[in-house]
Amino acid sequence: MYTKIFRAVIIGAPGSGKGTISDRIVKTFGFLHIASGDILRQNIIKNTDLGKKAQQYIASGQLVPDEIVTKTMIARITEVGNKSYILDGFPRNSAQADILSAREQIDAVINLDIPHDVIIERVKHRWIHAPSGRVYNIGFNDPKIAGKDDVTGEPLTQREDDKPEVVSKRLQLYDELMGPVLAWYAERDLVTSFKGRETKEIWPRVERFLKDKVNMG
Ligand code: G5P
Ligand code: MG
Repeated sequence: MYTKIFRAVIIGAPGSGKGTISDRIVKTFGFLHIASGDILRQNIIKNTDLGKKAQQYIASGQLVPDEIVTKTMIARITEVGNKSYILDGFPRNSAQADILSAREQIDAVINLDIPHDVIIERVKHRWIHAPSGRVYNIGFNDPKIAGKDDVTGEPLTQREDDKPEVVSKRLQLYDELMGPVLAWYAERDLVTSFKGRETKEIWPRVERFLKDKVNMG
């Protein structure tokens, strides 16, 4: 679709819409979506060594240890090769950001700035098809048949880490760890923030921003 390789990172609190906006970026710009949480959840379903190691951390809202996640994500980025991508969920702290910056030139950081009260309400209604990472939300993007994935017809589940007590822990951890990462990217003039309460107001702005960026390259 576009000739220049474009490497973007999407940052935002749990439930801020990183996955939702990334899907639209995939459809509109043809970028690959590399989402650490989706990769980890797929490994949990398949009961791989990585999945077994990650499960407890995810269920309790803690970060999976850096060395495990970093190895997995760098392997995935290497596999992707010279293609435009959007990284979602990685980097998650300064140590991960250091490792990423040592090997990849990031072109833009999209920061989703959504109030916590909106997020807490949203994730109560989130249902997912874990094997594919497809995400639904009752009243926002409902599945065609209640409780079933649109593509496979398989049952939808709720994420264990979407329980209210785990969500508040994830939000707290996010503020604590991502402040320095955002500041690091901001010092390099890479951050563009999109503030709002709904994806329908945020997406047109992200789309405009990326169209301008990609065409400039
Ligand atoms: P994840 O999977 O990276 P989080 O916590 O960063 O998880 P999450 O929860 O996946 O982020 P999101 O992708 O930002 O949220 O949001 P989303 O799914 O698109 O939208 C949230 C819901 O709102 C959806 O149901 C969507 O349909 C709905 N929605 C969107 N827009 C609107 C709207 O306008 N209106 C309404 N009503 N609804 C809307 O990480 C999970 C765990 O994995 C581990 C950690 O344990 C982490 O907690 N992990 C890592 N650990 C270490 N290092 C890393 N790099 C790690 N990455 C993941
Ligand atoms: Mg997500």
